[in-house]
Amino acid sequence: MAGKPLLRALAGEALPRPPIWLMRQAGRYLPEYRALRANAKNFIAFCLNPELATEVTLQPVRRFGMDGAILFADILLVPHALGQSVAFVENEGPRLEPIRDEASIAKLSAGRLPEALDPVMQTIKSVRAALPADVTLIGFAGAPWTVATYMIEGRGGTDFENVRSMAWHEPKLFARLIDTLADATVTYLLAQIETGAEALQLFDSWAGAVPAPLFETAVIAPTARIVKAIKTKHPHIPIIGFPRAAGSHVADYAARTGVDCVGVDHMTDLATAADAARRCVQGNLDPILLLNGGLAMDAEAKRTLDAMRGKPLVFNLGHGVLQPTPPDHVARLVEIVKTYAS
Ligand code: 1CP
Repeated sequence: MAGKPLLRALAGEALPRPPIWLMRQAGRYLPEYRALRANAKNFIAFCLNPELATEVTLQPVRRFGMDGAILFADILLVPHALGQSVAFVENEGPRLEPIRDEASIAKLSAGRLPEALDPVMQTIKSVRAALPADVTLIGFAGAPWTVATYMIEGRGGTDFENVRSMAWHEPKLFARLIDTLADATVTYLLAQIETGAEALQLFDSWAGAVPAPLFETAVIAPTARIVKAIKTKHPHIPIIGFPRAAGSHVADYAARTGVDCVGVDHMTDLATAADAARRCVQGNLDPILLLNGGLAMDAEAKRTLDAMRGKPLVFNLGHGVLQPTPPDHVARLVEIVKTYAS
């Protein structure tokens, strides 16, 4: 079968040399990223500047020869586009005006979303025009639960008390927010496909914080709804779902959401997850091994390649690249994946 290696793996092909890209491959660990970041007045302005965002998307592809380019943007652009106040505080992380009641949900408006996120579409167009022929452009969005955690808590780094309280005690309010996010996500992802994204990832980074009895309503149902809406219009665009730390829910998630590929964290055995998911998997090297490099990283990357031989795999980390990671370690990892299996 001809075609880009990442798209072939996502279609279920077990390639002798699996494709590789890394979550957070564009970011502060790269000196060329930090140099450009200094040109923008804040992180949202940086994401919404097509010229800078294009360059940052291309940096890891040029430096390391990745098989995938992930659009440079952020999952919190959606709440921003819906009208919630979102700021990224230097060295602290995101701060949002928390949504805890009916009135603040009612204020969210999907009407301005296409215009507010149009700069992202400009980035997609210019990245597509500049990418090497064998590299796949991956669009993305946060999954509703994960985006809702930031919208309700108002920040990251919490124990999710407010979002879990709303999910348990105010199910109608919670459902209204999740539905608003699912609809906005469909609009946003369809626009990404229509301007040039060739594959999509739904980041459910905090899926592991969902109480088990609520996993269906908070994660599976909204993800399934998004996947169905996208597949109805674009059946051939592959979708990667990343329900991080979802543990025992992985098989159910794969079967019932209809994603083409399941992203697997480093707490989960990859080959076991592949058997449970019965489709392509993506993952799952511990980002700490990439940070530290050396023989332990080499050995674990090779063990993963051996364990996954004959199964469709997209090589990735179990979560994003950590900020102090030396770029040389990333180059070494790409070299192993590109040479060991062939
Ligand atoms: O000023 C800076 O440089 C800020 C650092 C940064 C970067 C480089 C943030 C702030 N976001 C990003 C880019 C980003 N975010 C990408 C770009 C493409 C790539 O992967 O290279 C992507 C896909 C994201 C997605 C994202 N944002 C997620 C899901 C993935 C994950 O890491 O779990 C999440 C949870 C966010 C929220 C976010 N954005 C930034 C911060 C500091 C946070 C909070 C993280 C937390 O709560 O711990």
